[in-house]
Parts: sequence; C-alpha cells; structure tokens
Amino acid sequence: MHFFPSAVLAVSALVSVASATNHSVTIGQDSKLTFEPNTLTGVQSGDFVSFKFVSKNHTVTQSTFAAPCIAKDGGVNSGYTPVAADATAFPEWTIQIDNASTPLWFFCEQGAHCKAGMVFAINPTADKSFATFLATATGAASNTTTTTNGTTTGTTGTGSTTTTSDNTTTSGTPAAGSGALTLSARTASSLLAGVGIAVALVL
Ligand SMILES: [Cu+2]
Repeated sequence: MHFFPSAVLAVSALVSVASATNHSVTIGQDSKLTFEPNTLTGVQSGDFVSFKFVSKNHTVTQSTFAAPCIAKDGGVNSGYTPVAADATAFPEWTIQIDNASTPLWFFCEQGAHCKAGMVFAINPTADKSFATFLATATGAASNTTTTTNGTTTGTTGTGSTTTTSDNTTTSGTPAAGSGALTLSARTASSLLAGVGIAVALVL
C-alpha cells in the first residue's frame, strides 16, 4: 500500500474551512425592540454573524463599550432596514468577524431604541460585561436613586421595553457597500484579507 501525504493535507484544509460558524441573530421578533440573542459568546475569528430583520425599521450599528448609543468611527453599519408589516421575506445582513479577540459592541440607531435597551454584544468579558454595556445604554448606570419626602425615584435598570414610535424616522443612509466595513485593525496581509469583512444585505 502507498501512503499519500497530500491527501492528509487536503483533509486538514477542509476541516479548517468548515470550522467557521454562522451565528444567527433575529432583530425585532414579535415587533419588540430586541436582538435575539442579545449576546454571542465564543465567537471565533472567521465566523459569520447573520442578522435577520423581521419587523419595523432597525439598524445594526457598531459602537463602543463606553458609548453604546453612538456609532463608532469606521465601524460597520447595516443602515436602516425597513420591514413591511405584511412581509413574508426578511432582509438579512451578514458580517464576518475578522478579529474576535476583543469584544464587539452594537446598537440600533432608530429613535430611542438604544436607550430602550436595543443593544447587542459579541464576546463580552467579565471586565466589559453586557450588563454594564446595557446599563450604560439605558442610562441606568449614571442615575442614582434619591428619596424625597418618602418617595423613592430613580431608574431600576431593568431594561424594560419602552414604547416608542418606530415608523416615523426613516432617514439614514444604508451603508452596505460603503467600503468602510472593517471590524478590526488587521492589515491587508492577514489571512482573511481575501474575504476581509464580507458584508451582504440579502433581500
Ligand atoms: Cu431598532
């Protein structure tokens, strides 16, 4: 019998390609202001994250841990993605994670959705937790509870759903294909340069 080392190499290359995972996130399930799930952990470099918009008009906009509701300079952005009430097909926006070694933070730019807790994180840590990110977004982190004349006021930080108008604001520029779609500072010489951050909006 002959042994073919090249066959072994071919198999190992296939395994490597097949290891990229696709993570799915649903946006606006049951017309709520939500990313479901709102946190992904264990995401690896090279993995894909697909966002499916199922109601209203939301965005997936990259931000920072310190400023959850402000678009990050040079960050990725799906742009406003409206979904008709009677829609039967739903837009999907997919990013490939170039560098999963640090947490990535996102929010919805629409109206007051972020302040209502419409935020999302990839690989949060103990130091930079999703709970803290959410509390910063909703303002719970900076508010203090005060007691005046026996009446306790202040925020609870529960992130409960706030009713807002979702159908009035449709401004904004869809960013698909804008060319500013890099999730990391990796250089062009990286292994993933060929695919880079692949972003696709599929209707
Ligand atoms: Cu939204």
